[in-house]
Amino acid sequence: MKYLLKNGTVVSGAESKKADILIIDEKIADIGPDLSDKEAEIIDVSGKLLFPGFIDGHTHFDLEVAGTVTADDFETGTKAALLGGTTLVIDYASQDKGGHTLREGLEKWHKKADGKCSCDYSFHMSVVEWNEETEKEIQDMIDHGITSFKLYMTYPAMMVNDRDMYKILKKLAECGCFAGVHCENAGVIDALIDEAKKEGRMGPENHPLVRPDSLEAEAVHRLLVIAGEAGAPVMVVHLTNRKAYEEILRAREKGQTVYAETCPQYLLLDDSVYSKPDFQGAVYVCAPPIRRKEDQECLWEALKKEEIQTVATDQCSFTLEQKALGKEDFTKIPGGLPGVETRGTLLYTYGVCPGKITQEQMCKFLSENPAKLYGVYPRKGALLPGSDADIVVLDPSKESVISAKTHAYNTDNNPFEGFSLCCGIDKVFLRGNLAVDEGELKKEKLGVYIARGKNQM
Ligand code: DUC
Ligand code: ZN
Repeated sequence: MKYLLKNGTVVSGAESKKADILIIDEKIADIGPDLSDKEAEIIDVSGKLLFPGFIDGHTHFDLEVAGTVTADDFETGTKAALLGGTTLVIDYASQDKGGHTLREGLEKWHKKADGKCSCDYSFHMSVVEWNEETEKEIQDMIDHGITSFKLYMTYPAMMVNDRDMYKILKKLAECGCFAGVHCENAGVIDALIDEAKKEGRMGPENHPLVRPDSLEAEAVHRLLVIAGEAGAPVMVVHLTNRKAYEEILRAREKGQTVYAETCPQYLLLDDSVYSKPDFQGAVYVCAPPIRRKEDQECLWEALKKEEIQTVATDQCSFTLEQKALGKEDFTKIPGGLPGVETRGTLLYTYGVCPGKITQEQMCKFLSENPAKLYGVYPRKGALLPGSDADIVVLDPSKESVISAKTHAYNTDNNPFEGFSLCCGIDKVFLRGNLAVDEGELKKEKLGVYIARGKNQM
């Protein structure tokens, strides 16, 4: 199949320019002014912005959390992702504790995802236990195209101690890989939960109080000291606040390689959401929690200065019924929010339109940088001859309002309910297939597993 996209504005991390794009089968065949091809179906995209397909480096589909399973699995979740312009998700596969292997975790995640995805997919691997066997398996993972890993400093079922964190980071660095790390101080959070329970404070408004910014910053600091000793590059995932951000800057000043990721919920929501009446605060329970307005401003500034490399979602959705598992005890509320469907349109509306970031920077945060960090550039993350024809056609004049009544997630709530959007995703090409047209899903389950190479940042 051939398509010729005429008269669009092609956005890269470096510039925006008027150009035509010729797609032949799965690839971009040519890009430039005044292209012609008699056999191609011509699509006029004048007035539209053309981005490389967005990459979401942080999703949790079909994940068990707090005695339940996320409302969105790979089938519903990747449909929502594609409608939002995301053509590649990198989900967190995980080893289980108790003598289980990385290979078992990988097989489990392939079972969850294979044949179900409407956008391309890949996996990071969460390492939750470290021994000689696990160490040997790192190379197997790399051979399977898994070049990024995840470590947790919180959650008993997942967390690793400092000794193992040092060993894992060192091994990953030797292999040219890195880990994204969930940074929160587990012990003090537990103590604060004990205090809240003793005082009978059981509602969702207590969630941010038991997971304060300082306990994220402490964990970031500790991680970066350990990574410094191990000589390892690392990524701080879902960065939420100024104190933690300043730890990253300090480590970078010492010469360490530290990448940072944030998410739309930390850029656009503030902690007043936890005090909404009628248990509505539960919708926003996620870890780390949503912070103060001042922290949002800090994160936007950091994006402007490109001190944060990527905006992912931490997609992890639950219905209101599932959130109600914590009706009597906020610590039992399954943590997580959906986000894959609106990451691009929110970043454009609340970042590019008011001039907080440029559209070229948006391209870096959503496409180019994750493609480089996760080793798929320029196959993904670029609109260049030879790249996969993963193309987002963004209409900067289409307005809408986010609502759980119309969204694609398998949930009855949306943390961005009522947010106006000044743009829409008009079309999405997935490896040359016109999979979304006029905002509607036209082709499903075309996603393939993407084996990745090593970090190119
Ligand atoms: N935080 C959440 O809120 N949910 C899933 C995983 C995570 O880190
Ligand atoms: Zn996560």
